[in-house]
Amino acid sequence: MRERLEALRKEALAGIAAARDVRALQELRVRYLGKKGALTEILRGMGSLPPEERPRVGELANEVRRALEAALAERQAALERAALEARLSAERLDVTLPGRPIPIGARHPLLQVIEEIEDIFIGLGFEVAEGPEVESDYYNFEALNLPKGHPARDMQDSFYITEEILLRTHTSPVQIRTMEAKGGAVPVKIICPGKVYRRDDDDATHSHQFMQVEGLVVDRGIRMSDLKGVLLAFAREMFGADVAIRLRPSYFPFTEPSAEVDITCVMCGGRGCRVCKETGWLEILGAGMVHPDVLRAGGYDPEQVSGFAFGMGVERIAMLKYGIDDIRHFYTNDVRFLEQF
Ligand code: 2NL
Repeated sequence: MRERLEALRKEALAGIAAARDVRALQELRVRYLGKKGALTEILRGMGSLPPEERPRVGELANEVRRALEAALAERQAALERAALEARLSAERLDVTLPGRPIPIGARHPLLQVIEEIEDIFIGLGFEVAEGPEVESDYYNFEALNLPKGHPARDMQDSFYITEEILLRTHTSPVQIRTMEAKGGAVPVKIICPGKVYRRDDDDATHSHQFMQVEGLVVDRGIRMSDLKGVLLAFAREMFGADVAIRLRPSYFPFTEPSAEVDITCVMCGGRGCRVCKETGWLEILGAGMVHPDVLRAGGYDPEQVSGFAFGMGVERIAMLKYGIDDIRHFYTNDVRFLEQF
């Protein structure tokens, strides 16, 4: 019996030492120490021993039990420690690693130019006004001295939604609305930036949808020289202190007199180059003195007040400022283009 107990101890200790995980250990515990385990089995045979041997065999059996229990506990602790180590090293996290950079977008170049234009005019005392892109025929045309039948109102040239409603073709309707809202009060000194729509075929210099900034000043005694001074100040801030401007006679239905405004060529400084077609000048905007009919539509008496107005295409300004050769770059959203601003 002693030999059987010793053999059991040896075999069980070897098994415990070799156990690869906690489950294997549990199986061993059941196999040797369980109710139907090997140790119990041996103890059951104690009855056949002579009575004087029983205490010593019983003591040995207890010793084996304690030894196995101790070995099981120790092995279990070792396996758990190893499992924890493995998990810790597998899930190692270096909290000092720099984070992955998140790609950050940039402000669209057109928006940047619009804000630059706004800042310049705000510095000159103007306020920024905005309004709807879907307009009535009245605000977009009628109030601007463009009566029904006028060639500029051709159905072919505008995006009509109904006979009376269309996508605005300029931001002038915002200026009419602003004048109306003033109820005849002066001064009016606003710029109106925003998206406008014209039914054009897109090419390098035309887009059916583009950005415009218009300006309007109405007050007592406003003269053409005020227009010239404001536009010169704008041109110098936008394109450089040594830039000059030139006004050429032109025609717009909503201004009289009207002018096209040039700046000295930003590419050649006025000497003449391909960009300015050897003229030394670049056209940047249209302007004029507000037509009396338009002042009346805005609720003003042209006998009492006068005004000037101007309008520019933001894309054209941005293209000249940054040397961009195709208006479509602004709308195709190629990040290699957009990232440069
Ligand atoms: C251009 C020319 C212009 C205006 C816009 C305007 C607005 C009112 C009254 C009178 Cl409410 N005029 N706007 C005047 C002259 C020219 O735009 O070439 N734009 C891209």
